[in-house]
Amino acid sequence: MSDFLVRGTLAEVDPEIATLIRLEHARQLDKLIMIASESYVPAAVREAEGSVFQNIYAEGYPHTATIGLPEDEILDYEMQLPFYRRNADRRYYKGVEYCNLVEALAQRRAAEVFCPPGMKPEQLFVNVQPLSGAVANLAIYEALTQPGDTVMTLDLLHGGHLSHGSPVNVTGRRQRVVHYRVNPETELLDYEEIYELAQRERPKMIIAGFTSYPWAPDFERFRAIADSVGAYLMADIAHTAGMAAAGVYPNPVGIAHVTVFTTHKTLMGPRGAVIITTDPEIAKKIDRAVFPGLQGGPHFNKIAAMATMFKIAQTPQFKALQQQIARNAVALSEGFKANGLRVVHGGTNTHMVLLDCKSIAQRDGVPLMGNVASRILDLIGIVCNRNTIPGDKDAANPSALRFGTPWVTQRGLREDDMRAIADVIAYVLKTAKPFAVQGAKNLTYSARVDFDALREGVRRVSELVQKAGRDAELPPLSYPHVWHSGNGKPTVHVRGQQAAAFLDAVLDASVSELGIGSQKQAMALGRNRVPMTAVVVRRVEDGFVVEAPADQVAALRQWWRALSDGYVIFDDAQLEAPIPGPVAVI
Ligand code: DSN
Repeated sequence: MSDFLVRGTLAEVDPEIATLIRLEHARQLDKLIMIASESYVPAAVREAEGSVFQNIYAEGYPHTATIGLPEDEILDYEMQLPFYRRNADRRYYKGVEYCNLVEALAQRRAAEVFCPPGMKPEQLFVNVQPLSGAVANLAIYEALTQPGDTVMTLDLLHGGHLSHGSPVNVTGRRQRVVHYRVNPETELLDYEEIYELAQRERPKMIIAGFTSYPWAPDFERFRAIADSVGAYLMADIAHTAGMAAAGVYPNPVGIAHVTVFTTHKTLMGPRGAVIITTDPEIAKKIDRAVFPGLQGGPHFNKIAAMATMFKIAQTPQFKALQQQIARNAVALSEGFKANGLRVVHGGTNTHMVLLDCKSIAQRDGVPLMGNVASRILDLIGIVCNRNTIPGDKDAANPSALRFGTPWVTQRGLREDDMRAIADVIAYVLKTAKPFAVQGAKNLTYSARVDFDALREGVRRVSELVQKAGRDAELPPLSYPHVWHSGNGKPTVHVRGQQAAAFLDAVLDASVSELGIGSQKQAMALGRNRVPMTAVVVRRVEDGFVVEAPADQVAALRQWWRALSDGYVIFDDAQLEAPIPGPVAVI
């Protein structure tokens, strides 16, 4: 193998991917990421994940002798390595002496983090091999239920998860699924109703765990309901594991029969999952279901990174961060309410807030919907996701937005900043004029906002981004998003297949017939076709170069980029009429 292939840097071997990584890194830091299930994984964890443990196959599990060992005994290499050389183990490959120790360490640290009062870490059985939350959930179904058994979960439209029995997921086909729902008045879990449903349906397993329900459940009550019908209780704390680790959210370990979580959300670790039980018989079934039931070789680089993550999760800084994440979510929720917007489920005591877009803008009976609202917020630099809420009819047309505070809290933003974020979201989205277009099958909901409000939104979000600061490891660069003014470039270049049609729509004269090298004078049109500035449009090989007065060029570039994106109002009288595009406005 050539030296180049073994030692070449990414920039040398694959500059294209190296550039995409830099751009993605810049995007992550130039915007406010408020995806509730994301966080900014610490450099130390990423270093472990990028390590040579990536190279190793190690199907199986560490020797049973490591179960329950404290950290200093796991790391006693002088004893561990002779033990390994002398004894058979539970792996199918040799060369796994350090993998064994890494896995045992990840298990031990997880057990220490999630050990409930009155128990010892050695009483917890931890599987760190699931490659993702969905696979971990499936492994639990496989371990504790038979196909066709009834499983009771929160309805996806009310905050449940795809892998909790959605008909489009294997779990929904494997099991008979019955859903509990939130109370339609309070939008809160109603334990009386959950109890009654359990009595009627006699499930084999009940899942307490949510992807977009923002209140911590009462795990004791769920366990009592499960016990009343002889069901297993599975707690899925994928979203909130970091908060549970820090004592900011109830820890279900020791209450639920089995607890599962992903490691990359509030825990801020690698993408993977962990299953914990305090029952040795259940532990054996879980281990068999994960490997060889569903998976082959575990990803040891991730397991190493998990071990580092669990070390970080034991620090006072991690605990303080999780507490601030929760305080920030409350401040965001209060900020929305102060702007007259409806917070779904009444608020939050986790890291997540759901905002009912229908409460923000309506026009001729058409509400603002989650998809278009999330696109508009992305344009100003706030990244969130559309989400269903109680009352929505199907997952394809969610009427809400889900926001999470982990990432912005990691970057140092506090309660005042959350109120500023709520204000800017309300300010921009309140200018929205929604409309619906009939497609071949369904209505498509869209909306356009006021350009000046969008520009002001960008300015305010940029201020927050500056305040949040950047990662020292990242060289200065910027995400080439819509708002860059062009760094003083004296002309605007418009290109793309639709360039001529676009310019015809946004100028008072047609340029479609211009030959290469010819030019034409025209007026660029502002909102409602009010003349904005005189321009000279010249046809070039790959589009058009537009000259405008020096003090107008940057504004023209931003206006046209926004028009090409399609979410600002061009003509109030023809709100729905699309402008041809997209085009590149450079
Ligand atoms: N996709 C995750 C979320 O955003 O909630 C759950 O798996």
